Amino acid sequence: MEKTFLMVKPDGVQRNLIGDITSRFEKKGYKLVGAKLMTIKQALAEEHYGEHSDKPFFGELVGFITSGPVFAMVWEGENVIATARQMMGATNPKDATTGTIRGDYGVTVGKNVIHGSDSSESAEREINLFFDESELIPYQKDNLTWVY
Ligand code: 3AN
Repeated sequence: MEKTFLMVKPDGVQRNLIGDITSRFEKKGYKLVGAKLMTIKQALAEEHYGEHSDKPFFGELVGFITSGPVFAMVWEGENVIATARQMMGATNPKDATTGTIRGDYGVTVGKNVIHGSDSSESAEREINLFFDESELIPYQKDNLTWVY
């Protein structure tokens, strides 16, 4: 089953958005298989954002993501990579549709609340960067016959 890496960025943690954001993915129907509050060291930040190393905002990006705790998650489900990106909204919150996470909570492109893998290759790379195999918990959702 497809998995993606999502992360509430330092601005989202500071603004108490962890609950709202996880709730959106739970309600959508996806399964949380790994999660942790963590601070990102410089080396991990530079590796994670390696594709942006030649961009003028690279220093700002690494500085921001290492500035405070983030909430790192792995979510599982059908088409979760693309659907999570839709639920996040456009990179620049000014272009993000209302109803998306960035559309509802973001204002500036640097502090846009959430990160999500943009392809299956990125998802695999980012999950392996942030999580040990032992931190991913395989489990079945029960067949909830007692929910009416
Ligand atoms: P996304 O996070 O939507 O995949 P990317 O991969 O293009 O977007 O950019 C990675 C991160 O870099 C974004 N989440 C955003 O925080 C930051 N970023 C992108 N463009 C800019 C910019 N012009 N100035 C500052 N930060 C930027």
